[in-house]
Amino acid sequence: MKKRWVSICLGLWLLCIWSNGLQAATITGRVVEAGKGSVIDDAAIWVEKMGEPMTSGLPTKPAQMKQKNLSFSPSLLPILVGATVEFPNEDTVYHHIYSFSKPKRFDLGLYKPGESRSALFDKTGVVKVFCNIHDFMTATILVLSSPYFATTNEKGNYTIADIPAGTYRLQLWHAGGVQTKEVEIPASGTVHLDLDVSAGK
Ligand SMILES: [Cu+2]
Repeated sequence: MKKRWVSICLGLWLLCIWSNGLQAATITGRVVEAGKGSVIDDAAIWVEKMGEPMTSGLPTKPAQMKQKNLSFSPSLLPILVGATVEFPNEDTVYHHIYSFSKPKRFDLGLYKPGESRSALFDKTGVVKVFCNIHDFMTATILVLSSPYFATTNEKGNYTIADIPAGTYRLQLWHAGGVQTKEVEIPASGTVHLDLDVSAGK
């Protein structure tokens, strides 16, 4: 009899863990240019809770922004505040990465091919990244107070998975412009949400 109770309790406990793990959903969609329908492949999308910074969920590995073929890759990088970004030089020439942006001023100095340097981003905001040697090299790091973010791919599609159920503010960032929408994330399944950005943005 005792054994049976133990297995019932264990069963309930496992059911609990299992159903808790399911209280999350995915949001996915496509971003196009309003009126034209052309694909936006360089937008960032994230969801956040109003007045409630979600600062847990830092990745175990630092994010990366490479220098390759005299450009930054990716050129748009969303990260969670507190994250470190590595800047490996995968070119055959020297680079000198820096930023004058308010949330993070930094200067990694001049460094050679094959070398990498890094910076920690501890304030939210937009950080414009440049190279002191190559004026045409520019990139953007979005330092967010949420770990639930994505960038659009070459088809304009984005997917953010494992978002805990609740009401969120969805933000769409493109070329410096921001759009906001309220979204409801259910306990399971997938929310489809297509978005558009105005021309010239
Ligand atoms: Cu450079």
